[in-house]
Amino acid sequence: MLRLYAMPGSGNSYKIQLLAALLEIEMEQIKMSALDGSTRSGTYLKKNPIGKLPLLELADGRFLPESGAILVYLADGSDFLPDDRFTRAQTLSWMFFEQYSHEPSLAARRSMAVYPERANGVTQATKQALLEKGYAALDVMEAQLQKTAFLAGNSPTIADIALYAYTHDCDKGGFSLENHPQIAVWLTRIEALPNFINMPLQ
Ligand SMILES: N[C@@H](CCC(=O)N[C@@H](CS)C(=O)NCC(=O)O)C(=O)O
Repeated sequence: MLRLYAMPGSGNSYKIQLLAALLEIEMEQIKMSALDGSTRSGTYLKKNPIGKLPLLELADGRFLPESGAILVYLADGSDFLPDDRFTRAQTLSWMFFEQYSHEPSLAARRSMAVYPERANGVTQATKQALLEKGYAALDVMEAQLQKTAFLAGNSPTIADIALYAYTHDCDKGGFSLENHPQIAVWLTRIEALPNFINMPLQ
């Protein structure tokens, strides 16, 4: 049986929990926190030297860190990871975009709101810069979603799952989707997928 080390309320962990629900993949879940030092313990670092969550443990004891890589592993052979060479590469392109151009600003602002201690020492200028970078990422998504129903075409892929995680509650980080109507519609499309689950908070 697969085992997922995950943090309740974390978008990065939610990506995996959501895809597993959609694909009806069973996995044992080990609840951990990135806030209590346990991800920096020697025991955990032996499993994942990066010291972050989520982490997937395969049945044979091998470990796979990084939410995007875990999504690829779990989606292999399903429609969420398209066979077509270009569409598959486009899917990965959106996932790299999520990690470099989206998550660092949207998740950072959300994290400062949800865990206020994370905002300690962060200047107003930094918060404003994160807001601007976040809106720039949302603009890119909005432009694509004016053309296609999902990010890599007209069917859902793991790119949508990866980007849903920190877009669906971006209001927590001070972002409004008022000027991004296609993103708002896209969120409802994902929420309508069979077996969709909300983010586990406990
Ligand atoms: N690129 C990683 C980021 C994972 C990540 O930042 N996880 C957070 C929880 S949402 C974490 O474990 N933070 C602990 C730390 O940075 O010390 C992924 O996508 O899996």
